[in-house]
Amino acid sequence: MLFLDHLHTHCSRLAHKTAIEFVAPDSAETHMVTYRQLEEAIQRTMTLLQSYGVEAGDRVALQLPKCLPFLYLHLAIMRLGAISLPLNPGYPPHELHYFLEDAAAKLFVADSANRSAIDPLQPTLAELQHILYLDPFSDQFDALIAGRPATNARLPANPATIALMIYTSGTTGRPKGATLTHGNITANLNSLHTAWGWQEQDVLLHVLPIFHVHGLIVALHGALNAGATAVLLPKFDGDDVIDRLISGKYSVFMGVPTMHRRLLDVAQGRDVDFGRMRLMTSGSDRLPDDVFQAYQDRFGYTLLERYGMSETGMLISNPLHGERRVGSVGLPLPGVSVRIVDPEMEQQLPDGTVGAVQVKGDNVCPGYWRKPEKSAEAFTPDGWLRTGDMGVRAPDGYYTLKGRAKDLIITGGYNVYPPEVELVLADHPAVTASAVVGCPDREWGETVAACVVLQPNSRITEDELIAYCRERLVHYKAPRRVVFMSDFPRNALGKVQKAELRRLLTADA
Ligand code: MCA
Repeated sequence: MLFLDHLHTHCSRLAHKTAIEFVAPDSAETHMVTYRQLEEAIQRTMTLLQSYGVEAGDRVALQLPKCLPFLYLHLAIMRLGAISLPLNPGYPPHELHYFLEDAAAKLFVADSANRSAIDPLQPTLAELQHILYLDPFSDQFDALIAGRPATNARLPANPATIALMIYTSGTTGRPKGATLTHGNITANLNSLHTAWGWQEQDVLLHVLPIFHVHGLIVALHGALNAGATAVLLPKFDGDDVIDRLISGKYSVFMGVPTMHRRLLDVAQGRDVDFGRMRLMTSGSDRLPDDVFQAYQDRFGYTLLERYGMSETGMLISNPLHGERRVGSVGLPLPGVSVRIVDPEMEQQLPDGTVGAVQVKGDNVCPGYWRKPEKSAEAFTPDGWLRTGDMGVRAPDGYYTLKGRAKDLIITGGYNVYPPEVELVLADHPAVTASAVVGCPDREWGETVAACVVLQPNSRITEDELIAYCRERLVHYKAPRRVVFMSDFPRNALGKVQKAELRRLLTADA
């Protein structure tokens, strides 16, 4: 049964049970939504979407903060057989335009607060028919759907129908939309349901953003798939999260390493007992050994680290029962095949040998939106997805990641592809060349640094270049540091040696 069908059955079976508790920002107000109310809201939202002409296959972009209308819209879009395209609320118009254009979105639902920045984009987007502005935390959306008839339109029956698009970047070119089907999402949710022992009685403390696979699918849909309750906080606040985790109300928490480190920092001097917590996971970036260890020492809890991608959902996880191994991402999830291959010849390597990680399974997306050549490049001829990560398999089946074959920075759990930042820098008249690298950082894992060669006689300061990038890129992609150089270290072929740049910058810091 597909995820949406499953959710539909919960909505009658668990009608009066709380599906979502939403804590509004800057207020102690909590909105409770039962499974029946969720179903009604989805159905009325489907009618709203139909009034904007949304049909199966259409892309509907959502750029909203974490709010209930986002959830209703996202689920209603997918149930209509259309494609939900969640976007980071921090994307400035420069980036936003690209996503809306590339996806050829028909409807764009945006925050009214951004109207003046967004309105000028519409005339330049041929396929965008409507922009719907919402005040995400008012009762405007409720009023908008209240009078509409509920529709019990059929759920998409075909697992191959695309449900969700998540933009990811690559080592070359602009971001591309990974197209996750109803079948992909369902396969991954089913694997996680089994592997992590999701239960109807679970209460998830949800602090992640909901425009990525981690917060949206793994956490939020995971809870809804189980008929559990998800408590949505608008943003991560370490003190508040610690108070909640020890309150005894919650059983599941998912975070990125930056969050876990912050929890350790804010818990200093406090007596912390996570006694009622059944499952606490870490993902989106490598969990540092010292955080894993400190969690055990301070909190008496062994974090469960897992590994996934936007293109696939979750792939490998430490076990719920059994050894959660420090530094390792664990064992392949049910239904997921993993192999380690020689990066050049792509032949399978023996255990204990580091190679490229490749994966297969019903959770793996069919490819990228309208980019057949990128989709083809992503897979081997026999259908294995090239993850771009390096790893090794131990004889007992545990996998450990060993760096990246691709040029990628991970900062606070968000991926930054250097070419995206380099393209923006290249547009600046004072810049001749740039090389963007990640510098190791205790809190963020890595931070973005740009090495820049300026045009002769041009004058620009580090702060000015950072400000320029911040206008054009979402906050976490903008460099935190700019270092001016006369040239970059290069190999015999003239290729910039990024490893050497990283070494220079790290030594310098
Ligand atoms: C915030 N800032 C950041 C980041 N987040 N800088 C670099 N990297 C970041 N990730 C900046 C802010 O703009 C601000 O800068 C300063 O840091 C402090 O902001 P603060 O309020 O403390 O940050 P925050 O709002 O608390 O955010 C930290 C965070 C957040 C909660 C760790 O980054 C976060 O939610 N990360 C989760 C990412 C995630 O969900 N990834 C999943 C994608 P200034 O003061 O200069 O303005 S990966 C995925 O989905 C795959 C499938 C997977 O496997 O999970």
